[in-house]
Amino acid sequence: MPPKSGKGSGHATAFKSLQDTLKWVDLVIEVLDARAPLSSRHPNGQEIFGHKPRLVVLSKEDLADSNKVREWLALMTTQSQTPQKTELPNSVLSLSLKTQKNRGRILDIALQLTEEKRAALKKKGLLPRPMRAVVVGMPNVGKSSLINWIIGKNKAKAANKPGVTRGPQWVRVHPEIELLDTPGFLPAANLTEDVRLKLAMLNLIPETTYNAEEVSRHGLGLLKKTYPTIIEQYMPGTELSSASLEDFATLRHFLTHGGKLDTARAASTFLSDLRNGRLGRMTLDKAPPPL
Ligand SMILES: Nc1nc2c(ncn2[C@@H]2O[C@H](COP(=O)(O)OP(=O)(O)OP(=O)(O)O)[C@@H](O)[C@H]2O)c(=O)[nH]1
Ligand SMILES: [Mg+2]
Repeated sequence: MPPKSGKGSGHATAFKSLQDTLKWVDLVIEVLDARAPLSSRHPNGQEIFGHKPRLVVLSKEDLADSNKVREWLALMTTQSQTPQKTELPNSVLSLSLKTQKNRGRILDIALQLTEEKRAALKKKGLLPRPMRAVVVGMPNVGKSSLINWIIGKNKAKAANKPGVTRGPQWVRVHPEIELLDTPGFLPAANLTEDVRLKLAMLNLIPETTYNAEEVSRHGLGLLKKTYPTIIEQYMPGTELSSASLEDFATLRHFLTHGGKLDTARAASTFLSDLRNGRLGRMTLDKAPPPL
């Protein structure tokens, strides 16, 4: 039987409960952040979700680099149409909760991907029941807000920090589909340093797990290489090749009471501007060329 809504604690519990949940759901909706479609994936996702029909949603498209999102969509769509690779997602789309684009399509795809199952249940003479779709993904990728956006109501608790949803929660979104909101999972042990730093930049892992200054320095270095014009505009008059967190603190006149450069304030300002799009749109993962 599907579990009732309830409280869980910690990422290990969340992940264990997700594995149990997967036994009885009909569809997986995996939410990835369009600013990091690779880094925000579960490293063992194919193995874990591969045996279920799966829709991948790239969220926060309004904050992401449209060219790179297009490349990722093309790559993932091609993969999903390769018949022998059954473990790959069956459908992929990108969206922003700021627009209505793809709002109806999600339900159409969910119905389409569960068509076989619904027909099989009918054939067995079982009473029709709504299809169960579980919404999974890392913390703060936008799972709960996606559900609210689909139904047009604030039913699932959502907020801009990782770890908001504590236990599974059912939401009926269509007469034939119910969605299960789940707490974000974080496969901390499997994360490479590069991925961990990208997730921290995008606020997808709890702030207690990283040092904001370290993450900002890494982020600044990464953006200097991948989006130099963003940094040139954000730090006008600064020499790009040597631009540092100290330069940024100087530029903004961030000083401590003792008159030293306040790099902690520079780091938190930089991260907050990066996360809410004030620096510009960006996607930190590069799509590999199609096979
Ligand atoms: N700009 C923008 N922000 C978004 C979008 N989707 C979600 N967000 C924001 O992302 C933040 C996280 O949303 P949640 O829905 O709480 O994330 P979650 O995945 O449920 O997080 P946990 O419950 O912690 O696992 C919220 O501040 C949302 O407003 C989007 O398409 N565009
Ligand atoms: Mg949530």
